[in-house]
Amino acid sequence: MTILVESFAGYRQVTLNRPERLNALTVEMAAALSAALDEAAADDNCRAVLLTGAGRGFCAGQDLTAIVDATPTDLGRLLDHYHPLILKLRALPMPVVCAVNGVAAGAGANLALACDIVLAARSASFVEAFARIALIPDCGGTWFLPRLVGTARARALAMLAEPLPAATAAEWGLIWQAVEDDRLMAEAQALAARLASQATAALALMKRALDAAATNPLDRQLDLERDLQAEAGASPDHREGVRAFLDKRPPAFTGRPR
Ligand code: T3D
Repeated sequence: MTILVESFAGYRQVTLNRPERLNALTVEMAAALSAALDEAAADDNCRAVLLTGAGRGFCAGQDLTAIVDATPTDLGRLLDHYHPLILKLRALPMPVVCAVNGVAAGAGANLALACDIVLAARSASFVEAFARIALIPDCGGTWFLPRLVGTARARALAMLAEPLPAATAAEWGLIWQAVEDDRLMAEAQALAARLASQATAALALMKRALDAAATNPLDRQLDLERDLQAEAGASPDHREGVRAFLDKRPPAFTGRPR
């Protein structure tokens, strides 16, 4: 099984599972990951996803043994398998936590950056490895990098393809936090469980607003915030949040939009 899925209270943990190749991606693996995300989205009891990798790496990007004799057309078609996955992660109507347990290289680095909150083990690193094999960052790399760390750092990361240690990635704003290796999974699971108890529908609207902000001018973004806020405000969780505040008790959110 190239992907392992485990269900916990409120969330699913999805593990990339080709440890002997540092979880390098194949088309089959992308399909399995895509199906796992669809199943999470269809499950009313699943309110967050935690993505991680088995073994000592998170994901080494495209499995290079599979493209050694590929034509340019084959390479383009490969991305037809991977790029919808990036969009699916961004649009998933619940938060996606990524626990980067080891090296995240090439498409593997950008797969992590597509997630909502990225934690990384202190020993992990991010390598935009594409330049080493005369490719450009794909799977959203050219979109995520400048937005997360600014163009100067984005260009150097892409062109030099040097490993960026997790602590520097956190310092630069590429990821949320670097944590001690032996704490990574406990912290990531606690985060996924915490998010799963929050107002899921509002978090899903938040994802939409934040992604749209990358390209919207302020006036259009304000219009979008107004429209999405109307949706959020119509949810039972909004009413519950306000009531809980006034009652001085923790809210009991359902996660549902209505
Ligand atoms: O254009 C398109 O459509 C194609 C899509 C492209 C998207 C991409 O992701 S392109 C970028 C592809 N990825 C890379 O170029 C990274 C290649 N890997 C590495 O540079 C290094 O392995 C790492 C920096 C990630 C880690 O280095 P290290 O020293 O910790 O591990 P290692 O010894 O290199 O790797 C361990 C094993 O995994 C090794 O196998 P072995 O010798 O034990 O049998 C290695 O060959 C294998 N492995 C690592 N990465 C890949 C891989 N096998 C296949 N494909 C890989 N990407």
